[in-house]
Amino acid sequence: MRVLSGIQPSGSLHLGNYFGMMKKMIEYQEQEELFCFIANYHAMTSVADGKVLAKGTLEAAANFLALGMDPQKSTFWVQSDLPEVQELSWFLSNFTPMGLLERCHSYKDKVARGIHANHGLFAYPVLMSADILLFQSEKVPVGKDQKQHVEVTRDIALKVNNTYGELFTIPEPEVDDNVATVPGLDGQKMSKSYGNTIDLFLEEKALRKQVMRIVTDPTPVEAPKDPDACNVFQIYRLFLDKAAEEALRRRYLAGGLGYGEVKGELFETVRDFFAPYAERRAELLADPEGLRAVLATGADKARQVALKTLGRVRKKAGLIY
Ligand code: AQP
Repeated sequence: MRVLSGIQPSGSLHLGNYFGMMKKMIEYQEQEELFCFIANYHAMTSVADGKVLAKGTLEAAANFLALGMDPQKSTFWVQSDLPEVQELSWFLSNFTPMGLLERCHSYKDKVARGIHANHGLFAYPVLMSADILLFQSEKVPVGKDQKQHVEVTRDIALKVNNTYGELFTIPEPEVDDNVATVPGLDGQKMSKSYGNTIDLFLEEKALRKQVMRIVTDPTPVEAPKDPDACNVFQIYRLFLDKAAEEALRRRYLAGGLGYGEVKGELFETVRDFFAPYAERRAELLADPEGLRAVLATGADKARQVALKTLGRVRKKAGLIY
């Protein structure tokens, strides 16, 4: 099965990105044909500083590789190293009704929060469709927030196929209910643009500060607490197996567990979980040329697949004359 997903280098990667997408992708590469990319074109909808974007791109790549993405087993590249995706995006634009994009929650939420709406933000799902369809992807693992965009992709692909015959594989979104929406410090979806994240690979002091900022209610230490209504528990459980989650649940219900204590445990858990990968990440970042070479090889590998789709599209669309 061909599986594809991407991640934006628009700031530090966080636990929502890791549990919502990265972890699953790293696991998938063992059994499936995996395509994974750093979505730096998409990140341009929120980053307008070239230096920041370039640095974020290398960091996101290093994070993914350090956490276990294996460029031998998978195809791993940076979106802009394959600008052909923009050509497909333009083709798809001509099959994308305005209403389809106007209904997208992600766009509407961002506008409602006062983010300046431009065409890039509006057309984001078309570029995402191009990413998916260029590789004839069958499965797209995403967090719940991105599910609608994969549905948009399906609509666009069906329209193209109805017009030109079977050009595209129709992809399926895959949302893991267990981690569909990782909550942030304030209980809303963990999101860079909400400033409520716990970031990957923070140094200890900064990590502790983020964990201590998790919003809790004023229930006193001795009183029993509801784990399902607690942001600390909802984040902590991502690191626990079933038995450990149940044990923590019982401690909540028994009373006598203070939020400060459980936050302290969560801090240590996050720190210890990512610590083994930090050294590899530092090595990768210390050798940017080596990192660029890995990404260039990935882009070449991706291009071989992409050009097959694009060749057929160009022919059907009449661009080969
Ligand atoms: N809180 C989350 N819970 C579960 N999955 C999440 N993802 C992001 N946040 C959560 C998933 O991570 C993948 C890559 O995300 P992205 O970088 O492409 O963009 P995003 O979803 O827009 O992440 P942010 O932090 O919320 O960015 P902004 O604030 O810029 O919108 C995706 O599969 C996503 O579902």
